[in-house]
Amino acid sequence: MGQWERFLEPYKQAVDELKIKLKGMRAQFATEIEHAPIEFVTGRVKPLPSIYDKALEKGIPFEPSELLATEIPDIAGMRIMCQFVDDIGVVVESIRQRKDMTVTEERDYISKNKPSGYRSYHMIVEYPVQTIHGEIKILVEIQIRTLAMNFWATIEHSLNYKYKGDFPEEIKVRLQSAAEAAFSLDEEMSKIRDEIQEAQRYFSTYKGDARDNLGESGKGGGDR
Ligand code: 0O2
Ligand code: 0O2
Repeated sequence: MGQWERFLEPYKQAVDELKIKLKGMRAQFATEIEHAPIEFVTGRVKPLPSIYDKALEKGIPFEPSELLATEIPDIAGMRIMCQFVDDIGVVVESIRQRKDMTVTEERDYISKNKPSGYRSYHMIVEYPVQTIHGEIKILVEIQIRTLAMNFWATIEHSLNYKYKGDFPEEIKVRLQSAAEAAFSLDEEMSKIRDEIQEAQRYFSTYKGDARDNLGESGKGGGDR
């Protein structure tokens, strides 16, 4: 086994384990509450060429090391997609409460987006992996975002490959305005969600009242 393969193995294990755990969280939410805050979960180990690029950018040697592991905290990366902006806070809180990982850093690019227009909530967690040589703790980056934020980031990321981060001014401006449009879409969806929930509350109150009336008249009928 090569040294990189050996170095990356626990990261692969962490991603596999966390996919199961976070998808489990999604399934549990779905059985317990009306609206599950998680739509879907993905995960990946950063490919070697991307680790190389990041090491170069950070000015650190491209070799398996403690330094590389701490300077590039997203070698293992998970992504949680939510339907609504408000769901993000629910997911973040659930992750903070977990006993099988420790949050070491949080970055809120939702209240304050990046200059590119990027929006997402990032958490770095320390996650213990059991290996044949004992337990090791590795860093995992969890990105939590809405479907609209994910749509924008996916498109922008693929354009990045073409322009290598050096977007022509016109594309940059268009991407920023597309990011705002995606955020407006999220806001509109949140408003619709509020209306749906209000309608649901109204409906259950109405149903409750109707049942009470029916019960009372039924009782009244019996008394007569
Ligand atoms: P499910 O429960 O069928 O949705 P692996 O093949 O093991 O490396 P995985 O998880 O299959 O990993 O692939 P990846 O790329 O990490 O995650 C893809 C998962 O995200 C798949 O779910 C897709 O169905 C789901 N996915 C991707 N895009 C969308 C989307 O736009 N909407 C929804 N709802 N799901 C999406 P799984 O893993 O097959 O599980
Ligand atoms: P990949 O290909 O997704 O792995 P810093 O250097 O500390 O200022 P850094 O290391 O960029 O910041 O961390 P940050 O800002 O928390 O972002 C890490 C990841 O967030 C990136 O990983 C991307 O996945 C995503 N991201 C951040 N900014 C943008 C953006 O403007 N557009 C898109 N599409 N994604 C973004 P990598 O390693 O850059 O890329």
